Amino acid sequence: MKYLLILGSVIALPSFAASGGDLDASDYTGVSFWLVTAALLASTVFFFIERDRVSAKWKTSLTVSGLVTGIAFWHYLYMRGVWVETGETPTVFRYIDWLLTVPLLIVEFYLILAAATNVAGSLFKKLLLGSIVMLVAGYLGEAGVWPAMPAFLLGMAAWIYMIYELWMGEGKAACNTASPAVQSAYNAMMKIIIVGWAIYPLGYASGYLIGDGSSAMNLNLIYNLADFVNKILFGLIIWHVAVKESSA
Ligand SMILES: *C/C=C(C)/C=C/C=C(C)/C=C/C1=C(C)CCCC1(C)C
Repeated sequence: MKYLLILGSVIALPSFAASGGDLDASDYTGVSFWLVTAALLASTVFFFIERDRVSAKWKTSLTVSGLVTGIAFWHYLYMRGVWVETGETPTVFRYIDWLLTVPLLIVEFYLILAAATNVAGSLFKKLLLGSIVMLVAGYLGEAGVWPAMPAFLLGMAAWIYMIYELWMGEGKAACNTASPAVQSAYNAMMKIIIVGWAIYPLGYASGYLIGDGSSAMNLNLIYNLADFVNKILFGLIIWHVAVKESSA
């Protein structure tokens, strides 16, 4: 109860600080910022409360899920403000958020694997390295430091490398002998990295590579949808496996 109160007051702070400006009903991107902000707050509270329901070895996974949605909630308060007030893409807030939450998601993958295999450590390093190259390349492209296309290609190469490691690497082989719950968590994680994460390069392409390169509306709408899938839905998949496995 105590940590909920602390959590509550910490998250209430920036809500007062962040100004809503005028949200126009026809601004779908602005509406999506608001929806995802609220959903991130709700999931953060949910993941922390649900820790009590799962067995000890799953508790850290739910904590990490809650941290991912909590950090993203914090940044969405600001991103939403930038969008509603200026109509501009909040690139810096977006990438600070990703730079924290993507490694945390990879920690989440590590926790799933570490329970069952002895290759988790080396896979963790490869995924972490791949994700940092991917994000730095994406940032350089979006911030205009590099031309959009080469930055995109480098980011894509890093992402494909991560998929290769998950699909063909030693983690997959090790997981084939693990418990059914761990196997389904591993498969969920692979689907998230392949299907869920694919939404991000689509957003980047729609914002910088296709058309006149000024579709900030689509770019942000697609990124917001992607964050909903990869932070909230992915957390719910882990929660589901954890609850099932804990009651077994
Ligand atoms: C919670 C935030 C997450 C899971 C962010 C993930 C971001 C990506 C998977 C970004 C991928 C990109 C490429 C694959 C190519 C270059 C452009 C990026 C950075 C958008």
